Amino acid sequence: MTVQALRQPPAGDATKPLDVERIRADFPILTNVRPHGKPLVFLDNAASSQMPQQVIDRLVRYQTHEHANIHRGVHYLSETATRAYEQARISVQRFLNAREDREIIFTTGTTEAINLVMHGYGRRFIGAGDEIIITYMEHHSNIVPWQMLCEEKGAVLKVAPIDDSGELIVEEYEKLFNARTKFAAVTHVSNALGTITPIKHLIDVAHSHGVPILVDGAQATPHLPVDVQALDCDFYCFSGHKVCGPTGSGALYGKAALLEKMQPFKGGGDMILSVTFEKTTYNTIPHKFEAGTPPIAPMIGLGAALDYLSAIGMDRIAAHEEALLAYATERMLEVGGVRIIGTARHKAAVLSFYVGEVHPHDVGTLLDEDGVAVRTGHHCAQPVMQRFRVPATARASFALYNTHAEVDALVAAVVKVRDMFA
Ligand code: C6P
Repeated sequence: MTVQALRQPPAGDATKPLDVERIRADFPILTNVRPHGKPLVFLDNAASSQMPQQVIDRLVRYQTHEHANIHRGVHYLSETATRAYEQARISVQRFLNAREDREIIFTTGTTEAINLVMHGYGRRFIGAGDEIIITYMEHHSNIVPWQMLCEEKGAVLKVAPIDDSGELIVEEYEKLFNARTKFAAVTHVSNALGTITPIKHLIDVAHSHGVPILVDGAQATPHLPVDVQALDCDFYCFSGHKVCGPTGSGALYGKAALLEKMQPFKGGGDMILSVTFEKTTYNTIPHKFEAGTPPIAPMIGLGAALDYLSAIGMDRIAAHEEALLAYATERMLEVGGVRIIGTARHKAAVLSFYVGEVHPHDVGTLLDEDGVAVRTGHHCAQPVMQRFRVPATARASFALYNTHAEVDALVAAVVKVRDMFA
């Protein structure tokens, strides 16, 4: 199968709204699966989104025509696989508008990317008494690695608070910076609340104090255009499985000058230039950070997923999802007894809610009976739950293929739950 033979995504005309029905036709799972005999209403995209046929076809083509280990062989297949893998890196570079492809490190996802920066940068450059700033709305992936570093080095974690709507209190964030601050790590979009942080300002504040900053883009990349050069962030990371790509894929963007100063995260094959028992010299970036045989197929699938989204246009996806979120918010608030957790002025496609006093797990189970998939729990953001004094929430999260009719289905299922417990 040639590239040309693969189905093309619906072309993006920035002036036109999304043709959602046409997009839905690309996602076989949306029609293949009928939970409990009902049409699937998949609203758990913040946990993991679905894959279009274009990505599935790309994976099949790789497995049937291109598979071999990369960067190691002189034979035809190894060179073919290496080309495909490096092409995927260029897709990530374009998607994030990074200056160079060597600034893109493949990782298995956001969690691994943050751990890579913690080990590669943090363990080398952060010491006793130094301070690291995060925010109250971080996912555990952007809390625990920094806590581990603080414990190891005797450094101090400072947490910028959020208000009752789930917005970061920016003045408090600004006040946390001082001469001891050595690093900041903040989310672009909260997975539990949907809040879009004023990320450019947060980056500028860190830089005005000479502090490098990592942005967790796990929940931003599926919904918003991202330009790391315009943001001027030092690190930006995301997960492939949330941008319609495969699990086991993801990427870390880092400014070349910083990546070059960092120590490797893992040792092994491919990350070296030479090895003797006396001394090892490391490979150049990005390979210095990609030890061992990587998940080749998932990264190639990630490249295809980003090409798919880019062809549609992230601006159009953002506009569609903004309209969907506004409609869902309005309709849910019409249902008496529903409380929305996270009412920031700027939000991306996440709606966390409570139905009366019904436990979110019961809400999720009952919605599932109507074919509506939402996530329930603490969403790996326990400090957010503590801040809002709830043990968990039910969370509907939207993707480019969701429709207003699906919002209606969600609302109808929520009304049933409310009435059942009334
Ligand atoms: N959030 C959710 O349902 P991984 O697991 O490495 O792909 O992504 C971790 C992660 C990091 N940051 C944010 C903001 C995230 O939302 C996530 C994953 C999923 O909300 C699973 S807990």
